[in-house]
Amino acid sequence: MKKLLKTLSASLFFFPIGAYADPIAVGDLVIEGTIARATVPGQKVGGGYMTITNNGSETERLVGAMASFSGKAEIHQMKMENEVMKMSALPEGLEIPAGETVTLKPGGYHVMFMKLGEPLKAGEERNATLVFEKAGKVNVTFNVMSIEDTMKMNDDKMDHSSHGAAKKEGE
Ligand SMILES: [Cu+2]
Repeated sequence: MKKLLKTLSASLFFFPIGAYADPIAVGDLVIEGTIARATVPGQKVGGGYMTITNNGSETERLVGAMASFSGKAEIHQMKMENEVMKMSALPEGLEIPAGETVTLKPGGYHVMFMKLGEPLKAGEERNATLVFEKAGKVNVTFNVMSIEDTMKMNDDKMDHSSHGAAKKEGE
């Protein structure tokens, strides 16, 4: 785990060795850790996760996504409602405030890949396109991870929003 954190922290500057795709910088945006959760045969939906940092001075929004393996993709949120976890689409997209990092992870915001044509298998790389309000279309690669590995994103230590802190922890 420590090694993985170090790799993540360093991945902006070095070729990543771990299972994560290269960070992608587009204008003021940096998109990192794009992973998708593996699905089982017959499962029609899958989740995509990442961190998005907005280094600009204006609010950005992730408004949609497209992928050849998914008939339809939406930006979703999970939240507690009357003690029940509920999932809903974000019709206006996910806000990425200026100067902030937003994490999409299991149990929270996610890209919902629907109408899957075939299962997403751990170890695969799947190309998709994210659509931002200002930056437009951005091509990214989702590394498919096992359900267990994907859930590790919920570990606080995997919070990519504070790279400095994560690096210190790993040292
Ligand atoms: Cu969803």
